Amino acid sequence: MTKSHIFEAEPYPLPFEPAATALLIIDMQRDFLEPGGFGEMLGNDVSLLRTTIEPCTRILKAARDSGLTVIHTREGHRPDLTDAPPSKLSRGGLEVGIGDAGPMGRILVRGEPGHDIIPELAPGDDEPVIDKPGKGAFYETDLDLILKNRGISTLIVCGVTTEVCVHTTVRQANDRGYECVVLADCVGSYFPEFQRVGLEMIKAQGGIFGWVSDSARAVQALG
Ligand code: C5J
Repeated sequence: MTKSHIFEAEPYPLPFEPAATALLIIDMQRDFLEPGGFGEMLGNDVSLLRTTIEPCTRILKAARDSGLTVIHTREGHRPDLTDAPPSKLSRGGLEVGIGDAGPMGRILVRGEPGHDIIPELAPGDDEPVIDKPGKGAFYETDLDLILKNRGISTLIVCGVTTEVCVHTTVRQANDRGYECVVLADCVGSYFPEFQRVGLEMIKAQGGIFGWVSDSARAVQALG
């Protein structure tokens, strides 16, 4: 089927159909992005992630204006932590880790302030929010079902962090047959080298996991 729109991207332009395209915003949560949150408590420079907020707000507005499906995700767990693997809870041997009291409530626990999406990107009433226990947004969630029910085949991907939850989700989506275009200025990492290499990996070998573009080209593509 011929598609009506073209996304300028690397490694080559991607034809897409807006009605079959969703904007997927990964884990733009207060604990990862806000000064005084869990990310900063671990010694990370959150300003490296905060540069994504402004371009994300622009693509979010463009997606809403174009009538695209918009889906948000949050990484986190039930308050009783029964959905958190013991390996995840113990990883890193942190003094303060998942489920413990952190600067913005219990860390990565649903319903706590730090688990919430930052106000700049607050989900609209008609925008599904996927609560995911893992790094990948398809693992033990109904994301695939929602996308299939909406007839979605292309994903515009934004969020944090590039090499962890964004990469895991894009790889899972790619294996399920979705075409992913990752917006370079709308994804962020605490580690500049991982950001650079993470994006390189997606578009290497003819787009082994998908495409890389940016917010300006995305807004233009949605036109
Ligand atoms: C995400 C993480 N969202 N870095 N989580 O990437 O642990």
